[in-house]
Amino acid sequence: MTDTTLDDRARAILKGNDRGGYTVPTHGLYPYQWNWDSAFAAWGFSTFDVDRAWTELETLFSAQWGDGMVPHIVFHQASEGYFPGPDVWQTGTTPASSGISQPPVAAILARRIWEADAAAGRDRIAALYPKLLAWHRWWHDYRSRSGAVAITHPWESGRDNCPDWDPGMRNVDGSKVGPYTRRDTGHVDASMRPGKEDYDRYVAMVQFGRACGWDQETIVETGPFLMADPAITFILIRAHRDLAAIGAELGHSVTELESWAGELEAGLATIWNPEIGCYDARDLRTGEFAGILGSGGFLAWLSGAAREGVEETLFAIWDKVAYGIPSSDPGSAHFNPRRYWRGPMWPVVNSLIAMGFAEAGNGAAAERLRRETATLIREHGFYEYFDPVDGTPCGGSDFTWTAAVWLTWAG
Ligand code: 9YW
Repeated sequence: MTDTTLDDRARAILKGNDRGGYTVPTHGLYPYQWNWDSAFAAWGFSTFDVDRAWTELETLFSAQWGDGMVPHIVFHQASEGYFPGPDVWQTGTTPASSGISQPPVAAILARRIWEADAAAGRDRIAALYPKLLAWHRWWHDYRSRSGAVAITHPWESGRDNCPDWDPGMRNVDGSKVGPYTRRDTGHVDASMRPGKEDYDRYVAMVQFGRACGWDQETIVETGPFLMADPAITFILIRAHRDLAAIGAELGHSVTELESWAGELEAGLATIWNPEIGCYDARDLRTGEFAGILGSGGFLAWLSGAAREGVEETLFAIWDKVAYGIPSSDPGSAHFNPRRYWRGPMWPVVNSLIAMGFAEAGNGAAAERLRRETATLIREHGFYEYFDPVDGTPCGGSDFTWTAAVWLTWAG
């Protein structure tokens, strides 16, 4: 396929996954609106239908909770194809939604969309601004207390079963969740998905949230899982700054956002693990570091936070594979090249990492990553993720965010 044909195909995927005002990540496997997927979908739409791009974000924020949280899934329409659905989450919201959030990339990408629609987009971004600000305030008030950003469920990280969460997961009791039927393994090969023990624990955490009426204070203080996530910390620092730039352009005072970004930057010291020479996930209940090198650490450049030595440490794991960035170190025992976030490379994460490289002045690394990502999409199509060693396409096909990052970055 030529690149022009691929551009057409990518646009057709976004349109085909459009369910009217929102886009599903892929047909079958993921039948609802996912938070960070939608922000990428909007970025993709902005290359050919900027009105539709704004609508995507507006629909997402129509599900914002009263406390500012933007849920990780919005269940607009009933579907049998996904577990756990709204009947399991029982959050009582309208529209129905999950009770946790997802990486706050929306402000980062909204700023880019506004750049693509400078004049006409002003009213749209002005209406979104207070909603974005309320969401950022929620991250600050509830989740940034430890210095770095805390997550209360691995699904909140967007990198569900990556080894970064193993220490926190070990302390979650999944043995009493009762029977349930997974749907994901009916769509894709079970060997590429998180295991049963992982799912038991994921469900236990949902049951805890449900039992306390999704009270954020209770979940953070006494919930079964609380880990500092370097990736969300980097993303939020960057998103605070991008939102501040948007706010300043709109004539708002942005000192609060700037101070939130500064606080998080100072908090990065709490997740620096000298033993691996890198920022690291950390169990906030026990203080234990995960000891993991992987794609999460590569997002440091997105917030301008990479310390000296980090490049050498992290690029060494990239050099072990043919197609970067591996979600964990190929030289470690937990590495699995096909099992979801335990090793594979994800085009969507690569797009954020490359943004950081480019802005840090490392154009060569940004171009290498773009080339490696584009090669796999050209050869195999718009898959969810790929084996970084031999390039095998994995997970769902015709994936929204892979099509979006092709249009905006890789293609
Ligand atoms: C799940 C939709 C979502 C992504 C996440 C990814 C996966 C859902 O799919 O989570 O049930 O495992 O991990 O990042 O938003 O694409």
